[in-house]
Amino acid sequence: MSEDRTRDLSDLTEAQTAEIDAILKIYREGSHEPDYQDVGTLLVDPDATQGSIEIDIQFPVWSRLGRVGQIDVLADWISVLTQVHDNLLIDEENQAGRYKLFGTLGAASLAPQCVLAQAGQPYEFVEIDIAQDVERDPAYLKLNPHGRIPTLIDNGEVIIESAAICLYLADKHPESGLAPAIGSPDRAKYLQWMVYLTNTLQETMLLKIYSDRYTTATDADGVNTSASARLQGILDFLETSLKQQDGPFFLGNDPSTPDIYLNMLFDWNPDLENGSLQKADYPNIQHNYLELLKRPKIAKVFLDNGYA
Ligand SMILES: N[C@@H](CCC(=O)N[C@@H](CS)C(=O)NCC(=O)O)C(=O)O
Repeated sequence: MSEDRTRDLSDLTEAQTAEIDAILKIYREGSHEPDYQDVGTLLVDPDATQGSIEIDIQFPVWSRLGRVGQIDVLADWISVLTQVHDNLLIDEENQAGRYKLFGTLGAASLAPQCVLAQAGQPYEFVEIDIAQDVERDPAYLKLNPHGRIPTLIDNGEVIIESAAICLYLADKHPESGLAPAIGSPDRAKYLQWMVYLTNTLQETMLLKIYSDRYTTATDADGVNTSASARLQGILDFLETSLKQQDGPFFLGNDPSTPDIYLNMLFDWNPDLENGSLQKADYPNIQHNYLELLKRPKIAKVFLDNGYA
């Protein structure tokens, strides 16, 4: 959250405090459930000033502000209320520092789940139905405009992109042991593998899974076949790279987020299901997975997500 939106509330008059209390009472009594739409709305134009009050505030705060009557007063109130509202949401979202992770079992939220589990961090998992024919909740689209998963909320901060969430969480919780510290010799390779996995393996996997999105032709077979060939090349490269390590993992003997990420993605390959590709063709990737599963917290997440 940007600091310029905060304001010292200690200088509020008694009347102002009473007004805020009354607004918060509306929330607490449940006549309005604050939701992400509200947060989104308030965050869109937090620095609203006189003349730019085109803020679509969709809850009773607006009517209470309206009763105050003056546009310049409203602008000031919006900044106060933004802070109060943010604080209120932070309390609600982050009870005891709880993260909120929007995801789907078996999908790209698995890796962030593993990092949170390994770090011993409690979190709320909000399941999103990502089936093609299911319309996304507009409130979710405000958090993640592509309607994809995962999305993490940490202390009111919204973070999208699975790999970014993993990198962020692993750095924030070094106790997870899943990220070499900045400046350590392994750091470069660690970043290399995370970026390679997300922008090469994952993207090609999506090309294979959602082939029809990558062509205007009625038949996506060409895209699909070419994605298979590219996937094999990428997996061959990963297999050889793992073989060259001193241990089963990308960084040798200690697992880190790229190992989790690789195994999250590996299982998505439809060619495994249709039999044109065998897991046994990639013994080093398989060994990497089995060694990863020796970490009970990570193993539980994979199993809970339906991985064998
Ligand atoms: N680059 C994004 C991709 C996320 C992604 O494609 N998620 C898939 C599930 S694994 C999804 O939400 N699919 C539904 C859709 O694209 O409509 C990330 O890594 O977070």
